[in-house]
Amino acid sequence: PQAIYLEDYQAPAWLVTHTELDFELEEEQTLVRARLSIKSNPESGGKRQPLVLNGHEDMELLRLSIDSQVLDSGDYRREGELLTIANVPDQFVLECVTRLLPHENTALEGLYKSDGMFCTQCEAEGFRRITFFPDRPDVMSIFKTTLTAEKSRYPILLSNGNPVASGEESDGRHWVTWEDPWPKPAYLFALVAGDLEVLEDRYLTASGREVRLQIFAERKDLDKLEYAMESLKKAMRWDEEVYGREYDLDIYMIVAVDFFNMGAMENKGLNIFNTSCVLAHPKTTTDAGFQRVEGVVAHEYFHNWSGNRVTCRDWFQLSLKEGFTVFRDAEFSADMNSRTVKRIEDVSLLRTAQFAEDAGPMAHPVRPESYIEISNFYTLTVYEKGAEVVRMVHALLGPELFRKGSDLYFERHDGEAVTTDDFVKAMEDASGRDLTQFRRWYSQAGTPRLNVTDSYDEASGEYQLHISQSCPPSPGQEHKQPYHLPLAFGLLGMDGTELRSGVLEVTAEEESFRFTGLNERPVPSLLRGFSAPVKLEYDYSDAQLLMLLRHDTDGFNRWDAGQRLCIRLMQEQIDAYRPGAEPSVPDALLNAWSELLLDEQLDPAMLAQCLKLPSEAQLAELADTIDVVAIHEVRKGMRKVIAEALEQQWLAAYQRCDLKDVAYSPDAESIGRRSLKNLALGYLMSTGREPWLELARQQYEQSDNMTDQLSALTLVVHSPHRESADELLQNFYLQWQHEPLVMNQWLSVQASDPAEGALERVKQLSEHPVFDAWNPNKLRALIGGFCGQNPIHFHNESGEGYAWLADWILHLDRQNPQVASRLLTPLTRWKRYDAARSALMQKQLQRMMDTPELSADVYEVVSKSLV
Ligand code: HT7
Ligand code: ZN
Repeated sequence: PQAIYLEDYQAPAWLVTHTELDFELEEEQTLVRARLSIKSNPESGGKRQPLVLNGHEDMELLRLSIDSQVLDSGDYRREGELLTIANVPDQFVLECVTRLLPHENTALEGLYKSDGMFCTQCEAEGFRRITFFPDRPDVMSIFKTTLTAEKSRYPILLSNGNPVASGEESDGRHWVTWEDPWPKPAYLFALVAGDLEVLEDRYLTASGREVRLQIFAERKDLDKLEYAMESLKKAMRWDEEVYGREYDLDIYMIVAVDFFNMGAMENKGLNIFNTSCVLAHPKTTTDAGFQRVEGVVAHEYFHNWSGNRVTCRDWFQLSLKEGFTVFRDAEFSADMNSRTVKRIEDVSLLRTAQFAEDAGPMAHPVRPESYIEISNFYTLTVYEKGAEVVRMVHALLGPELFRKGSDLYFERHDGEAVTTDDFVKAMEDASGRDLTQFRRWYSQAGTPRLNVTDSYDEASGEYQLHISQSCPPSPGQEHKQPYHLPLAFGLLGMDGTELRSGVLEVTAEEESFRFTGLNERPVPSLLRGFSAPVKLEYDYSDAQLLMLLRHDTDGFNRWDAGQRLCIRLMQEQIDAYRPGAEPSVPDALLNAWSELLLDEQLDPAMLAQCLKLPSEAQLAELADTIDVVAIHEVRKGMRKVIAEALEQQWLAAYQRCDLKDVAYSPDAESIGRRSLKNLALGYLMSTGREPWLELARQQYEQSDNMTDQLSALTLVVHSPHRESADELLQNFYLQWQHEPLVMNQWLSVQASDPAEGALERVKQLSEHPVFDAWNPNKLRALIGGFCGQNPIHFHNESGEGYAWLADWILHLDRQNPQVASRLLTPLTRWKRYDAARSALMQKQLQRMMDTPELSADVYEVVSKSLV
C-alpha cells in the first residue's frame, strides 16, 4: 500500500455539478445507475486532463457511457481503485451502471445490510464502493436519488434532502425520489431502506420555518427514541443561540442501525447512528449512555454547519470539521449538564488515551501530513486534541471575538471545501490577532511539556513564574518549535484567598511573568480548566495540593490537585512495589477526603470526581515502563485502605444520594447523585465485607434503572464473591438477553473482570450465542473490553492474551479491516512495557506483518508500530 501526502494536493481536474442515482435494491444484488454531469474545473490549471474516477476493485462495472455513447473496455483503463478515461469533452454526462452485493458486504463501508435493512456508510471513502466517482471531499455535487425496492420488506425508503416523488410498480415494488438542494461531497451521501418505525416531531427554527424531525428504528426499539429527539431539539436551539446557525432543509432524519463501524454519521439530512448512540431508555441505558446519546446527537447535528455546509478540502483537513464539532458538542454538553464535570471527563480521556497516542508509533499532528488509509486517522488526536486547539483559539480571542470569527468562517466559506488554515485565517481576520505561531498546533505532533518554577521576593512583594516548554520527538518530527498557548492561572494565599487570576500567553521556549504587590508567597493554580493540552510540571508540595483541593475557585483545578496528590502517592508505591506489600495512604489525604465527604454543600457529581482514584490507564500513561501488576495491585490496595478508613462516611454518602422513591431521570443532578452513590458502593465493596455485598445485591435487585443495576452487577462480578457473581450474571442474562445493547454491557463486564481465568472466560464468551463476530459493537465489547479494560490479563506474562488478539485481528482483517485496525491499538504500545512483554507483543505484530494480503488499514498500523 502507498502513502498519500498533503504536500501533493492538487485541485480536482473535473467537477461533478449534478449526480443522479437510481438504486434497484434486491435481495441478491443492487443495481446502481449513476448519471454524473461533469465539467472541467476552471481552477485546475487549464490543460485538459484525463478523467480519473475512484471505484473499489470488487465493484462490478456493467456499463459506462459518455453523452449516451457506450464505452467499451478499450476506451478506459481500470487499475486498482482507479478508472481512467483519457479523452473526454469539456462538459459531458457520464452514465455508469454497477452491480453491488450488499448482503455480502461485511466491511460495513458503502452499501450494506444491517439486520435486514439496507444502509450506507460513505465517509471517508465508501462512496467508491457504490459507483465510480471522483470520491474526494472537494468535489461537491447536487444529488437526486431514486430508490426502488419491494414494498412489503422495505416500506421506508430514505435518502438525503427532501422527498419529491414516489410511486408503486405492479410487481409489489415501490420507489421514492429524494432531492438534496445543497451541493455536498459524496462522503455525505446516504440511503436507508427497511421496515422501520418512526418517532416524529416538529421544530420551529428561529426564523420561523417548520422542520419535520424523524427518528427511525426497528419496531422493538420505538420506546427508546424520545431522549434522542429531545436532545436533537435542544441541539438545534443551542446552535441558533450560541452560533447563530439554523437548520436548512424541511426534514431531519436519524436512523438507528446495529451494525456500524463507528458512533454515528452526519449524512446531509439523514444521519445514520449506531444504536448505541441513539437508543436510550432508563431500564436499558446507563447515565453514561444517556449522556453519550445527547452528545452524539448534538455532534452530528452540529456537523450540518461545521462539516456539511463548510466541508474539508481533503482528508488531511479532517480536524477542520471534527475538532471544531467536538469543541461545539463539548460546550453544548457543558451547558446542558455540569460544566466542570464535563471538562474533567474530557480531559481524563485526553490525558490517558490521546496522550498515549501522541507518545506511540501512530503519533501524528492534528493535521496529518501523510496516510496510507485515512480510516486510521479518525483518532483522538484529530478529534479530541483538535477540539482542544479550537478551545485554545476561544481562550485567546475571548467569546465575542471567537463568535465573530466563526460567523466570518461560515459566511466566507459557505458551500466550500476548505482547510484548517482557512479556519484560523477567519479567526485572525475577525479578531485582528496574529495566530501564525499558534498554527504549529496543527502541524506538530506530540504532547508539549510545560515546566514551571517560581520565585518570590519578600522585600519587594514581587512574584515570578518561570515557564519553559518543550515537546518530545515524534515519528518524522525530531525537533519542535515552541507553541503559542493560553495559560489560565490563579494565585492563591495559603488560606485559599484568590490574590490574582488571568490568562498568560506563553510563546517562547523560556519566559517569565512578573506579578507585583503580593504580601505573601502565593500558591499558583496553573493551567486552570486545562487551558492547553500539555503536561504541566510544577513541584507542588503536598500541603499546597491539599490547599488547592480544598479552596481553588477553579473546579477543574480543585479536582486536578487531588489527582496530582494521588498520582504522586501511587507512583511512589508502584515504583517500590513488591508482591504482598501493604499499600498506605497518608492521614493528610484521608482527612481531606473525609472533609469532602462530610461537606453536604458540595455538588455530588463533583465530589464523585474528586474521590475517584486515577485510573490504571492514566497511571500507565504516566509510567516510564508500564508495570501492569504493580499498577493494579497498588490501586486496588489503596482503594481498600481508603474504603476501610472512611467506611461510615461512604455509607452515609450512599444513603444521602439514594434516590429511592424518585422516578429515574437523566438530569445532571440525579446523574451526579447516582455517580456518588455508586462510587460509595464501590468503596464499600472494596472492604470485602459481607454487609456491602448484600447492599450491592439489594441494589441490583431493587433498582429501576440500568445505571444502578449495572453498577451493582459490575461491583459484584469484579469482587472475589464468585458465587454471587455467577448468580447475578446469569440473572442479568435471562432478564436482558433480547436487548443487544444490554448484552454488550454483559460481555464488557465479564471481559474486564480481573479475576483469575479471564482469558478462558472471554474465549468461552466468544462462542456464546449473544456474541456475533460480524457485529462491531459485540467485538468492541468483548475483544476491546478484554484487551483495553483488563490490563493484568491481557498483559499476562504468558503472552497468550497477545496471541489471542492477533488471531482475532487476522481473522477480522478479511471481514472488516476498519474494526480490525482499531482493535489492534493495545499491541502497538509494545515499547512501553518490560522487555519480556515487549518481545511477546512484537512477536505478534511481526506475525501479522508476515501475513500476506493484509488490508491497508492493518498494514499501516502494524508496519508503523514495528519501526
Ligand atoms: N464523521 C463521522 C465519521 C465516521 C466514520 C469514519 C470512518 C469509518 C466509518 C465512519 N462512521 C462515521 C463521525 C463523526 O465524527 O461525526
Ligand atoms: Zn464528527
